[in-house]
Amino acid sequence: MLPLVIVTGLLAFASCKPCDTEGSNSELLLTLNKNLLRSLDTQEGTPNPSVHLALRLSDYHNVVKESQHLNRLKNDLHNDIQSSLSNSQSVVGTLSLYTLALKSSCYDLNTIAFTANGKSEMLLTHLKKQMELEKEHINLSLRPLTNYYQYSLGVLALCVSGIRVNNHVSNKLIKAAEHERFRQGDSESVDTYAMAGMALQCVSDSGSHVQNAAELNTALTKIKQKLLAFRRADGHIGNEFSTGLAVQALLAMGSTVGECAASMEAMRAAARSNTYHNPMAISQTLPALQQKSYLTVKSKTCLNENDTLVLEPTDPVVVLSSDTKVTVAVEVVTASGAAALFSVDVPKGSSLLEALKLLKERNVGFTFETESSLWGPFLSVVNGEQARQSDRRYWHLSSDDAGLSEGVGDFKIVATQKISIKNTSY
Ligand code: B12
Ligand SMILES: *[C@@H]1O[C@H](CO)[C@@H](O)[C@H](O)[C@H]1NC(C)=O
Ligand SMILES: *[C@@H]1O[C@H](CO)[C@@H](O)[C@H](O)[C@H]1NC(C)=O
Repeated sequence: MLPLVIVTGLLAFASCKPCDTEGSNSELLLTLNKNLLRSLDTQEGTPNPSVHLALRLSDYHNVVKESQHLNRLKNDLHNDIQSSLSNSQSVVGTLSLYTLALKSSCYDLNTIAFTANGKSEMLLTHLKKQMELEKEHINLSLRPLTNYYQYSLGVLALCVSGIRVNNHVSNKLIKAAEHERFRQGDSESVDTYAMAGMALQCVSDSGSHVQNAAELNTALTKIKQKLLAFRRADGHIGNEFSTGLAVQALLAMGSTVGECAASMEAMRAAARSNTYHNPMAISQTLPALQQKSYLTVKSKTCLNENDTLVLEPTDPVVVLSSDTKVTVAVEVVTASGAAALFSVDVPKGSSLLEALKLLKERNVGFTFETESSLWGPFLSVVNGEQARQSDRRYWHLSSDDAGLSEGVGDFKIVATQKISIKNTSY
């Protein structure tokens, strides 16, 4: 029995690309790809550059829909970024995703410009300037204006566009990795390690970081070890929503089969159980499942694309509200530490957002507001109190002392439970 197992194992090794375990997941990948394509029609608000990037990195395309979406990015997203720039807001993350999206469509970046302080300058010039501001902020306070995830996106976007990244800028990322400064809230951010890994790998490949190549290599090794150490027993790296980026990073850093086969399988299992219904989640996972990373954008040619992705008309989904009610207790803890408890009965399977709306409608003193983001509604104001990102505060969501791994729009209430909403600093 044992020799047979070994032989099969060896065959699997020989016949598959790195990180792959089973040959035919084409059905599953196609479904994810179609769901992502369908999200272009159903998503409201500003077009999503991360979704565009993933569609462009895929093996299968709907060239017409993708080019229509490119036009929407060049109009709607472009205008959004322009108005943020005019208000001197930090837009390094969005600007970077926009750059990656354009580049993934082989669009000439030199034809895109923004105006600031009465002067029109090219997209990449703006990105470089934004990165300088971020770097200066790190110099003063050891953290960027935005966060290290967006700082990494900035390095990555400049690098895959063939721009030489200023050594001082990449050094700050190397130092932050070395000193484990990648945090989200009060825990380490796996997503940030992953994005930093892709960014620094690109810098390393470009051969431009000659001053301290050794330190760069040490940082890359450290990031890889970190990512592998974040791997759970079920194969996910961090949680279900960081695994896609983590695997992308491992692939970019040249990982072997043994290092990510379990994580690939974990993502497939999560995809099968519909964990990735948020288009943003699919957009970070699908490239990894197709063994690609955001670094692939660098060599994208847009020639001979397989233009066979078509959407079958879908039956209108009739959502039947469940007759079964469950009770949600909502605890609000303000910045001063004052706690208030509310309670509401909701149909089983409601989202947390729906539950909060019902609670608000009951006029028992609970109010809230959300802001839209690429991931959906972000809870920003509760009972009149704003947790401002500019003060490095946010409303943290938890249940039974464990932080929720989804936001208010995606988290489903399936059983009676208590949700805590706490004004927290990060
Ligand atoms: C940094 C970060 C934060 C920071 C953002 C502030 C800052 N300036 O640093 C803080 C600490 C506030 C934060 C909070 C939360 N986060 Co967060 N966050 C991230 C991270 C690492 C990067 C986001 C980013 O800068 N993107 C780049 C820019 C260009 O995109 P953007 O959409 O404009 O970014 C803004 C929004 O994404 C928003 N945001 C951040 N997190 C979340 C989560 C949700 C659900 C929403 C709707 C918005 C949102 O803040 C960003 C900066 O302004 C991502 C990782 C990832 N893979 O995307 C996780 C990530 C998006 N966060 C996540 C989660 C779960 C949360 C929380 C729900 C955690 C909790 N238990 O409370 C809360 C949000 C609660 C609320 N009030 O609605 C998950 C979302 C998974 C999912 N399926 O929805 C991710 C993917 C991390 C993970 N792997 O678990 N986060
Ligand atoms: C960082 O700050 C120090 C002073 O604290 C200054 O000497 C140095 O030039 C700054 N470096 C950069 C890259 O801004
Ligand atoms: C495109 O992909 C489909 C699905 O795998 C395949 O059947 C078809 O032969 C491919 N077409 C081209 C032109 O490569």
